[in-house]
Amino acid sequence: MLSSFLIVCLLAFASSKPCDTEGSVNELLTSLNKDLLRSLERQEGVPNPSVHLALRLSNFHNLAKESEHLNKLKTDLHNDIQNSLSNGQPVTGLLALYTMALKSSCYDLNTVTFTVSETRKVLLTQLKKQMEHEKEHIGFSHRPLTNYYQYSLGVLALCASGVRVNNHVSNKLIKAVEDEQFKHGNSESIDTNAMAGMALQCVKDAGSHVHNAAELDVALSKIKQKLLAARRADGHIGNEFSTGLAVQALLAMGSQVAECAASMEAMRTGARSNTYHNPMAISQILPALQQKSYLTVKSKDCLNEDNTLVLEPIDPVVVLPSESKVSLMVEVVISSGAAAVYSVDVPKGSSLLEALELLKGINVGFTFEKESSLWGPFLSVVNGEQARQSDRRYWHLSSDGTALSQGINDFKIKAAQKITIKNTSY
Ligand code: B12
Repeated sequence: MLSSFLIVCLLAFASSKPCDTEGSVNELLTSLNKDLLRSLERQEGVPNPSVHLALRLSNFHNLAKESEHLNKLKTDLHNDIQNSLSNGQPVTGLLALYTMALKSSCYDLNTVTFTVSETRKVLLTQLKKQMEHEKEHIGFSHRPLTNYYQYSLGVLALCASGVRVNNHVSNKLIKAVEDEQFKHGNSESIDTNAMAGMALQCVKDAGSHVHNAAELDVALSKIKQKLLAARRADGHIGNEFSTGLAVQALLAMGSQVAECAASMEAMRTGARSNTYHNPMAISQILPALQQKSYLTVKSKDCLNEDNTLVLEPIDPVVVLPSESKVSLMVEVVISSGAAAVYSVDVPKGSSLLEALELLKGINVGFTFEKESSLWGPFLSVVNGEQARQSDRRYWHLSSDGTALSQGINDFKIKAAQKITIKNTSY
């Protein structure tokens, strides 16, 4: 027994990986799970349905806290979606995540309704209607109202809830795969490929897409190819934040766990070095690390669940601002192409958001506004100019020429650098 353990360790050492015993992996999963549970208490804005989904798909539970969160979703998130629907704002992704969150708690979806233009519709009918709007929008502008990530979430949520997805709706997704339409800004979106893969696999498994069975298979293998081709030397697929969804998709599409071992190891290494502190990021990797995908909600029965997860009180950690300062240059490039450069010294380790607040406070003409989202604050207005998603524009962030892989709240300034904030079309 001991000798086989040593051999495993020696092999792990030889491949320069830490010796991941079952115990240490479980410890890590439990700790990520607890991080997610703790995030429920600090949650600002609407309760996060993606976090709920991950908690419910986990092998470990704190059923009381999950049920408390379910109630919050049914009131606060529900009201938020109702308001957006009443104002005619597209909410496909949120509606889809809400559906999957409720389904993962085995909640009766037929009892959930929304009222729009004085007509009351059940949740799934409302989602179907949103998908029709999205599909029509693709018809005349070749793009969904929201984006293909949310379009895929919509297909997945309907399908995983046992609703037959309209062939025209799934065909548009198949066509988008064929035409390589999945972009994040100007580069390929691995996250969107992954979500589309799970959605189309669900449609395939449901057996309803008989007319275009061959096209569906071609799309699925194209997605699989893209995901495998996006594997980096360190095991991540795309970047650290798309790997969770990519592994979920590969597993859903029939890959063996062993084929994803390097990517899982990469995520565990990332988790140990605190890459995944944003609850949204944890919510996308935790199912993958437990060899599950969002497709698993389809068969969730909520019977005989574990209830062992206990949150020990933790002493609040007071982080004192660093004594040492680093100098930051902030370049703003507005839509006309005109650029302005500002300088500010910030405590080392500040978030970009804190740095921008400091810069705003010294009254040199720099201003900004942010909007909240499931990932945290999204930079929406700079120097009075809004980069409107309705015009397919956003403020792109880069540091010394390299695109940031995190937003203003998560990106930390550790050394002197130039941040460029550019009004960009996508
Ligand atoms: C589509 C998308 C975009 C679109 C959103 C507009 C649109 N309508 O299509 C655009 C191209 C504008 C975009 C921009 C950015 N994005 Co983006 N985006 C996504 C994607 C693929 C789907 C988001 C979505 O629709 N979710 C579904 C709905 C229901 O959730 P939601 O929270 O309401 O969605 C909104 C927010 O997520 C917001 N949003 C999009 N990206 C980001 C990034 C951050 C940091 C924040 C706070 C918000 C935000 O836009 C969504 C639509 O309104 C995700 C992939 C993923 N795994 O989640 C990446 C993702 C969230 N984006 C990411 C990044 C890094 C960015 C940028 C920082 C890139 C950059 N260098 O500039 C910028 C944001 C800069 C800013 N101004 O604050 C990372 C975030 C990782 C992290 N740890 O924070 C992700 C996970 C992709 C990845 N794997 O790297 N993004």
